[in-house]
Amino acid sequence: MAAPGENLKINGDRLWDSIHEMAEIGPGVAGGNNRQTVTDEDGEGRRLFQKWCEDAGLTMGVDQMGTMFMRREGTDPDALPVYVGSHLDTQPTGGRYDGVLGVLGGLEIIRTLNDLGIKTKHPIVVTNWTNEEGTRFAPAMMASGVFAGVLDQDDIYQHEDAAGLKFGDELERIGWKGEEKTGDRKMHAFFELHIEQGPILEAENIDIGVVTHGQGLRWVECTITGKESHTGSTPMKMRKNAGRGLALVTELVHEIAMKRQPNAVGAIGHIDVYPNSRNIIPGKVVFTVDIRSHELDTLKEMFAELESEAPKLCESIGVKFEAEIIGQFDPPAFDENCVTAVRNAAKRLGYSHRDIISGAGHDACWINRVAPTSMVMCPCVDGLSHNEAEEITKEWAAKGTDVLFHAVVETAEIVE
Ligand code: HGY
Ligand code: MN
Ligand code: MN
Repeated sequence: MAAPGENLKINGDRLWDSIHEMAEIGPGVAGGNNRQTVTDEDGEGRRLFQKWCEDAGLTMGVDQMGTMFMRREGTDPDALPVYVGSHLDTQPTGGRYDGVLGVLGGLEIIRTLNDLGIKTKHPIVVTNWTNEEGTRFAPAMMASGVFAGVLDQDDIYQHEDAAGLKFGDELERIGWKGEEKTGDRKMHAFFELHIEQGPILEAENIDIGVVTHGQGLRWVECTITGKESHTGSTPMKMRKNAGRGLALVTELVHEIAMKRQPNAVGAIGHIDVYPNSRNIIPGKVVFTVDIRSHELDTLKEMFAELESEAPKLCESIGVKFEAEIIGQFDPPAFDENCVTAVRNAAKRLGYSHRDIISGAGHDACWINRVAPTSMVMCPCVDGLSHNEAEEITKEWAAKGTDVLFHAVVETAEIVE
């Protein structure tokens, strides 16, 4: 296949402006974003993205999970499209670039192809996957998981947020529940550009991460049950303090990961304490353990240790431990040809690059099960993400999108 010439590059200023215009929707309190899935802000961001895509001549499809598919025609209407995208939903205290760079990077490819009057044999479809973050409604990578056939859509529609609102109802309320059956689309390939969300690329002064694998993940929702009672008048030896159970399990999760360095991570990010009153001993604590490794055996060992040790710790202080897996995927290995297309693009463009394993989960991890898939990463400042202070440079964004452009356009086959 004819590869794009090394001088073919996207318009980095236009990309940067679009990223920061999108960031004005669902602003955070500290310069980042709070544009959580299927909120009104998410709806507003979707409409802006739709407008930009339609201005670029794209036609929109929306599936029953609300995922947006923005299509540029190829010269061969029967050729399977090359998909490129990520997500526009953010964490409650998210950054401007997590997900957004991958969606607007895909749009910038279209805008550049239009500027240059380049046609491709395969259609190209820019994609905004619904609810990648999984923060308001678990699990993460929700819509891509349904698309890949690993999550059941009817079940997912019933998942509730902290206020008891159902995902399916909220998707309908913001007007983005499409007709298209989720997962019916067939892909020639899928590419995702994403910030690294870790420190490696910046520390090694490297511009491009060629993502060969991802970490696997287990999200374990744990419930520790003790007994509510007065924090002042209940004798210490009579207490059944669910909060102490949380402290013991928090430390256990940390130790489980630390024993398996450098290939394991573990933490507890979501915690609900009941009744959460200053002078009542917590009777119940519900929290989510997030454990990850790129080695499947390590990940299975970590889960097994949590499952065996946590109940013992809780029993020793008179409280009960229960657990349920609410999100999981095994470590993905991305498609050799797609990974090579990314690596060759970085070489052709003369950008420093290295193979890398993705620490975070991405929609690409699920789509990798139904189509040849790979990812491009760019550095982020101090490796910081899922924090409003998340930052990248315009140059990193442009170089990552140049590589994405070359990989996508080469795979979609330029028509001379
Ligand atoms: O949890 C993750 O890795 C992703 O950011 N949703
Ligand atoms: Mn993301
Ligand atoms: Mn994220």
